[in-house]
Amino acid sequence: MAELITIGEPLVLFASTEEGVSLDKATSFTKYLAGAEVNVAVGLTRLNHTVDYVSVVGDDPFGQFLRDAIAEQKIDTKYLYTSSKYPTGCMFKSKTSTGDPITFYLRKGSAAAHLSKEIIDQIELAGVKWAHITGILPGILETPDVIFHLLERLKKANVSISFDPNLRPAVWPSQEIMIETINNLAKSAKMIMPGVKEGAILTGETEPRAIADKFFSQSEITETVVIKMGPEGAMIFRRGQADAPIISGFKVDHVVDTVGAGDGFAVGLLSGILEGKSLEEAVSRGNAIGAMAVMSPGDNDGYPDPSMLDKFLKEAEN
Ligand code: KDG
Repeated sequence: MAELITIGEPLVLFASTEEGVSLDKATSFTKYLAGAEVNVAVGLTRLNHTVDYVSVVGDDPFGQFLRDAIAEQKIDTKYLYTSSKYPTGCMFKSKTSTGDPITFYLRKGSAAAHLSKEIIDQIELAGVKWAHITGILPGILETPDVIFHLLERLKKANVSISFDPNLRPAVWPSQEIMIETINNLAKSAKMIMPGVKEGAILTGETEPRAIADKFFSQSEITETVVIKMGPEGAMIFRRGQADAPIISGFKVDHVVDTVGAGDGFAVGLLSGILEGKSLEEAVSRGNAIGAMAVMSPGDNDGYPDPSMLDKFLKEAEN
């Protein structure tokens, strides 16, 4: 039995190796395992936590690549299904050390988009403490009900939900549907971790306090809202508490690629919680892993094992 489950679409990421070259002109790419939820599974596993990852890949070379890459990370593949009908999703990313890269997906109607209720019903939930859900999966699902079916099962099994909105307008039919669906999902979460801009889009508020209060007012289940503010760190809001500590970010010497930093943050936060750390310590660890993530080219290759994390934290103290 795993401590945490997560479910989403793993993607084959083709990351351009040519700095400043647009995707249409780029000719050289490196292939990586990516996808928000699998990134979290990779990071938590690297920190010695047990994670069940649920998804579907295509019966094609890219599906095989993902299956091998996931197994190589020592993540159990018992809930990684193969579809003989639909292809594996892919993503392309330009290379830039200033700001965010350009991303492009070939994922519509992918194997993971066909995740079914039957697959959800296979998941063994007894003893699982947390489920990490993001706002990407509901955007890509051919049958969005599937995610609400999962939420019902999680509720019945008393599994706490951490929710990262991960807004990806490109996978939604409209901004309105994205906002409505993601707010509906957030209502089931014990902990919500939006970026400050995502929180503003979802709630219509701009100040972190007002964003957090809007999430609290949507559902009694939500106990904590952690608002990510990039290099500045993150703010912790607890239901019913006026005090909202700001947890500072870490200095980054050289930004290689920003994608994967938010999932790295989730890894730090969730691993801290699973290890019984205070929320302040867990968020600080989230900031640290987010900073480590931006210093490497793939989504999750910068995530640390325990000794790398210790080293990073000690060096940051000096
Ligand atoms: O958070 C990182 C993800 O954005 C990346 O791995 C791809 O899952 C992905 C997505 O849908 O954007």
